[in-house]
Amino acid sequence: RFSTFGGELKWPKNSLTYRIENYTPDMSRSEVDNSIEKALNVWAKVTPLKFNKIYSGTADIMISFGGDVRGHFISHGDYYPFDGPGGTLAHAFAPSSGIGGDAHFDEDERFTFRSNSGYVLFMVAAHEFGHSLGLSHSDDPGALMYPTYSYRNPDTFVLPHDDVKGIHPPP
Ligand code: TQI
Ligand code: CA
Ligand code: ZN
Ligand code: ZN
Repeated sequence: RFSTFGGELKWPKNSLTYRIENYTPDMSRSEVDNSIEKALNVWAKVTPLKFNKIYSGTADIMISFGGDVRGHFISHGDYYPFDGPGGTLAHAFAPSSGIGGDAHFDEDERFTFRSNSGYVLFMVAAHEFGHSLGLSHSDDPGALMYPTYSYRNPDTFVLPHDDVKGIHPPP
């Protein structure tokens, strides 16, 4: 069953901007652009939300890749340093101003466009954007917001029902 962070953690507007601040060397730029666009589309399809890409300034959803040296803090811009290869792949912040909505990817992981070695960036991004939109984890193993990575083909992925319900919680 899906869960949300609770409270008024939702965007007060339907038109959100996003910006890709930097790129991972694991993939080509167009593959990164495409993965991020597809991942946002998963959510745009089932909500009134629109995502507009911007190339400078501050977007609602700032997307970046960063690595951290173990034991150093605030290195990639927040108090949640990454942990080198393995462990955490990425994290995202629930809706709010400032860091809210932002999604950070651990550059020490290997991301891929559509192969099953490494993590499919589309899947990880779609999961993180779920957090960016205010969803927490689901205990339904079929859900996108289930906290275990599973390979899925980005071309045939459809958002599982549990996640669709999660983004439309009962009043
Ligand atoms: N990062 C965790 C995640 O996004 C961060 C996290 C842990 C978290 N507990 C949380 C975020 C509670 C919000 C609320 O879930 S992760 C997966 C998955 C991660 C995991 O690196 O472990 C994906 C990132 F689902 F595959 F396990 C992306 Cl897709
Ligand atoms: Ca890591
Ligand atoms: Zn971060
Ligand atoms: Zn998660």
